[in-house]
Amino acid sequence: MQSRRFFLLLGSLLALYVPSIHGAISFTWLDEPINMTRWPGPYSADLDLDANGIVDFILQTENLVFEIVPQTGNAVLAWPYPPPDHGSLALRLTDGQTIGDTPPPGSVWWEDRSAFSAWNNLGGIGFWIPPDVTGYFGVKFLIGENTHYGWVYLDNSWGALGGGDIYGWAYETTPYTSILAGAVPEPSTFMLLGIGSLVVLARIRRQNR
Ligand SMILES: [Ca+2]
Repeated sequence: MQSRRFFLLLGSLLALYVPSIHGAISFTWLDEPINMTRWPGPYSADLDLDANGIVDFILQTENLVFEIVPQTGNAVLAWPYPPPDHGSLALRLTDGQTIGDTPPPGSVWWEDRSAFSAWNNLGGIGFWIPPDVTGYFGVKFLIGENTHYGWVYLDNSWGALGGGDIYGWAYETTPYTSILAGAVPEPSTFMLLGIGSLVVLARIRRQNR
């Protein structure tokens, strides 16, 4: 009975991570996360998702505002402020949400800067504030002339001190092909472990150093 339950669980976990049938996923997991905790800043870090020497996104933190700035032709899934306000908040996605041509309801592909979190003496704003500090943000970026979709894993636990940790990312190598948040190449031990447990392992490793 126990083993049957185990396989049922395993099956449903696998179902969460079934990548697109077409194309292949490029997956990067960093030995050391990019840490953006730099109050008061300013501080920035580059993201080059396909390691082609062209920066795709810039992470910025200053005065407890933590943002992402898409470079030319690139965009992040975001919720735009209703007019007349300007700006947007970067969406926090969970495992298995589709990142593709059609944004989730109420959101858009935002080509300008977008905030993960911003803090003042009244508290925090954004989709990455406690208790929901971990997840994926959806990106689309150009490789040459072609658009690729991907996810980036962020743990924004330290957002109130400037910004959080970027642990890794993945993107669909076939242009114009959607990817699921958290999807990794198949077959892969990452599929069974899940991204969240990788983060826990990485934290334990860091603490033990
Ligand atoms: Ca690049």
